[in-house]
Amino acid sequence: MERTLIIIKPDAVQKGAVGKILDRFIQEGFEIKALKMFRFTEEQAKQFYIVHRERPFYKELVEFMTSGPVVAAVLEGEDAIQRVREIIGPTDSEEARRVAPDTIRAKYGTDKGQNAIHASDSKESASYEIPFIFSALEQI
Ligand code: IDP
Ligand code: MG
Repeated sequence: MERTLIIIKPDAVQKGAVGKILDRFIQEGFEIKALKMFRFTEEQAKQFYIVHRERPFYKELVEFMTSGPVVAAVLEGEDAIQRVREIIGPTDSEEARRVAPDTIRAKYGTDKGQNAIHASDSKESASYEIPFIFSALEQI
């Protein structure tokens, strides 16, 4: 079994899509091992996305991720990191609608920045991101 982190981003929370997105992962066979709603401070969002600090979209990303509440969850399942990435779809929501219409970004995202959901992209990122958001006591 493997664990991964998802964060339902401010755009999808605002749209009222939290329940539908969580249900999709449950239907796909994942178990929710931790769950909470919170709002990132600027410092927290910068630190969470520190690997992107040199990218041209870093400032826009931090502004977006601090623009409203998010809902984070730890999901557990076989091959969870890769399978969850497949279910969320490509980074650009418009590309997702063209090539992967059944994905979460195709359904709930707007564009390449406002793309509804984050998911860990590797074992290395999951092992940074899960304890960044959830303490051991918050995970079952
Ligand atoms: P990922 O979320 O699919 O792993 P990354 O390349 O790791 O994509 O980028 C992290 C986040 O940064 C994306 O989910 C998106 O919100 C934002 N982002 C990525 N590329 C762009 C861009 O070109 N313009 C604006 N925002 C972007
Ligand atoms: Mg990424």
